[in-house]
Amino acid sequence: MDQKNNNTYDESSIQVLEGLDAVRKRPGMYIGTTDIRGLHHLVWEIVDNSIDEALAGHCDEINISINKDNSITVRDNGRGVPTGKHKTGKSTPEVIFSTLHAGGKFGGNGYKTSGGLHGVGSSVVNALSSSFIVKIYREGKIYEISFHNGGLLKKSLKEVGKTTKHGTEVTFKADPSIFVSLNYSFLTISERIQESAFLNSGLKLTLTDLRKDAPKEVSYKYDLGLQEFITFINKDKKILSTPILLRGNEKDIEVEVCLQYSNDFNENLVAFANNVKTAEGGTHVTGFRTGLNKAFNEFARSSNILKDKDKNFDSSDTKEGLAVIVSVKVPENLIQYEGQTKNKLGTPEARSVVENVVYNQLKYWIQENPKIAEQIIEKAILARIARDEAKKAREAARNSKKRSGTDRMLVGKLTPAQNKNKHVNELFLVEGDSAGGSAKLGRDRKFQAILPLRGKVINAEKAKLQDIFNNDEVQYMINAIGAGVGNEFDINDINYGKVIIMTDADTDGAHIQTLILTFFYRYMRPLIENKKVYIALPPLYKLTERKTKKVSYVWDEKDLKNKVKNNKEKYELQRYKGLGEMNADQLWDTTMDPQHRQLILVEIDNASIAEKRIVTLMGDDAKKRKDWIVDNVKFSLEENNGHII
Ligand code: 0R9
Repeated sequence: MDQKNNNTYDESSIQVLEGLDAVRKRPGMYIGTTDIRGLHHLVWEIVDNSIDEALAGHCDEINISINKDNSITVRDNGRGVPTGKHKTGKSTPEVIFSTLHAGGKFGGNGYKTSGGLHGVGSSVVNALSSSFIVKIYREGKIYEISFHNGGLLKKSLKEVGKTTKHGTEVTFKADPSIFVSLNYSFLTISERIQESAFLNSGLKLTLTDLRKDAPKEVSYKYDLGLQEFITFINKDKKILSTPILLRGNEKDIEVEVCLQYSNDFNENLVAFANNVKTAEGGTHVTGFRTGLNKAFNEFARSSNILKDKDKNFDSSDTKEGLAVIVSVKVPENLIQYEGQTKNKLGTPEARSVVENVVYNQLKYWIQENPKIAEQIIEKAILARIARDEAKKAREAARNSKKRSGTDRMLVGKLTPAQNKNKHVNELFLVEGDSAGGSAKLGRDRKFQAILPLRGKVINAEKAKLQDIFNNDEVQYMINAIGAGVGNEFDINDINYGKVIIMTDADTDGAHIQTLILTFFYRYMRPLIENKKVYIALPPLYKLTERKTKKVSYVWDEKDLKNKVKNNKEKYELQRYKGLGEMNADQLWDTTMDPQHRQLILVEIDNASIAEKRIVTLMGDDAKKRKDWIVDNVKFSLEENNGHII
């Protein structure tokens, strides 16, 4: 990359607002949490600065390494942070990296990623690090500045050598007194940088893990950007067309939309504003839907597929089988976010701009591809019929619920909770009748309900809509949860505050978990989005002290080593192979009692990647499925980073 040294940036324009001690006092305010998620936030924050430099057109490579000592190094080949003096008398890098809210007037392209922290920046990372070192390669020279103990200057900016390279390198070590753990997840970081690579075509991102003796490395670079993203999402699906790319620029808002229909039933929409995921959607998503419906409705009318008496298609019809990425770049002066977590785009202009681009370009694509457009419309018609049927099924279930006596048939072997407080009640979905029996005896009847699931729950990825709704186990779950299914699902109607999946800690159990999660992901997604779904972790071992007969439980191998250490003969060890080996009291003590149990919250951090995993797990490729389970199930149990398993 050639080094354009256009100093549009004004080195005296940085505003100095607050000290870093505020960040250390209340880290939650800046990075949300100090758990594993907050820890990864630090990485995103530094990487986002490099991505800003790529967006400005000056950087095409970013390297990240997880170092042996759990520090992180991020290196970009951009222009390098300016090294001149700031009006405070300090060097610019000192101000940039150690002053909260230091944000120069970014020359660049005016589109600044606001990352998770919405522009708070690398100074926050410095404040939360025990060591923070910056190397700058610029104008033939290497400069270095370092900080320690939460942003205190250790060595001021100094020239340390000559170079032909250009760029910025930051190495930081998160402060172990602030973070619960420094155990970075290779998978979490690699998934995130893969997404960045899809969104920034041509940008190469590499992650190297140096923690073990044999380093692990992945590299991503997609010259076709979003088209490759869509191909990745739909890899194992039967697709109806090649990816459709719609691009345009109005009112300084850049729009890039890539979509593709498959023979699937669900929608997979991922939206971004300035490279930051907008999980709650926003004006750009509304604009997309309006533009898409308008183009397809016009075609359906003009080709007489929709008759005068027929209603127009709405989004519920056109979203079945749709995979789409909506990405907008909005200039800093227009960007607005909404919602509690600020991940909903509020910029009003984005709605009409995206609508226009999508409508005009899709109309053109339809003209060029009328046969495929007809297939998409056929699909929308079927979706409408299936939706009407699901509605009928729901109403039938509701009506028969009112008729007492038939309840048993509808809800299977549900043992209800006595409490009427829905928010407190917990529904345990238990693998097998025998564990179901123990759970029923062991539970706290006031607030815990038990639904044993016999046999395998139907694979919601492969089965037809009709088969899914006719499956007994699925019906029992729908009725017990009580909030409908599919587009009809209403989170306000759920009968439980927690739905807990309780299976054996083996591959069969993991498979059942996945089947249930696939069903929830496909047909009750708000249940996951609203953090209602959990996985119960039964212990792996029971330890009985030989002398005292005192019993204790152990959840993983590491714990076991710590406990037993040099006292092997002191304990009798029993490995639990299944829930069925525990009696009711043991099951309560270890897996159901809120005081002692361990639960994993199932979250969708990254809908597109979760989607991909579900496709891998539940699709037709048995080998892939087996490999995935072998590679990842353990991971999900031991290091839960808020991933869907
Ligand atoms: C390894 C992580 N990378 C960075 O943190 C990083 C910041 C940065 C940068 C510039 C170039 N590369 C960077 N990498 C930059 C920006 C501008 C001009 N020259 C270089 C500009 O925006 O005009 N900077 C980010 C902020 C600043 N530089 C500045 F405020 F100091 F200019």
